[in-house]
Amino acid sequence: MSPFGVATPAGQPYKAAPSNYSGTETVSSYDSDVVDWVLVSLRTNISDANSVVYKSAALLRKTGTVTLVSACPLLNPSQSYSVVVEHRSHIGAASHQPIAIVANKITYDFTLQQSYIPINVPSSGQQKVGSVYCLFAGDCSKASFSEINANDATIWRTDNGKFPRYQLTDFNLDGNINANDDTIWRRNNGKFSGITF
Ligand SMILES: [Ca+2]
Ligand SMILES: [Ca+2]
Repeated sequence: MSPFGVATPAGQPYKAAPSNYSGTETVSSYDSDVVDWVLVSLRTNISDANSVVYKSAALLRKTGTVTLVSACPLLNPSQSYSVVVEHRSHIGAASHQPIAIVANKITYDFTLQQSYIPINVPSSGQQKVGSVYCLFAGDCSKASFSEINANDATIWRTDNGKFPRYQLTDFNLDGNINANDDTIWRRNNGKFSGITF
């Protein structure tokens, strides 16, 4: 780390509002392919954020694979669950349909198809890059309604020029806050989700 660097806080980064997730997930040292933390949850009703039966901060790897660091939940094996993934500076997404438990596992790949978009809220869903569906980057100012807008750019302007550090406004996650992040914000400005996170 350069003398300008600021140490990354220990543990999962979703303790503050609006996530208010108090989980104690932490790792003593990160594997070299770990990119960031995401927040993974399961819901019985995708339209109701209060129907969450499980939530955990998990490690996102370069391949896109998510690794849990906490215990797996005990779930009703006959029920299907909407899989939700959230990220501190991207618009979250939910599985396109509830997912059944097969052999004691819920398996879902967000990259393969467009995620859940409420019928009555024709929102942005995920961004398709080539054949891969991704989360939209640029939503560092989280509101009850997830949207990439001027509020996100305002925070980016405050942080522009900072390096290397773990900051919400580092939209491309390279450790530096600069014009490359603003370029992403400009491309995604106006994108929003119809899901209540
Ligand atoms: Ca926002
Ligand atoms: Ca950056």
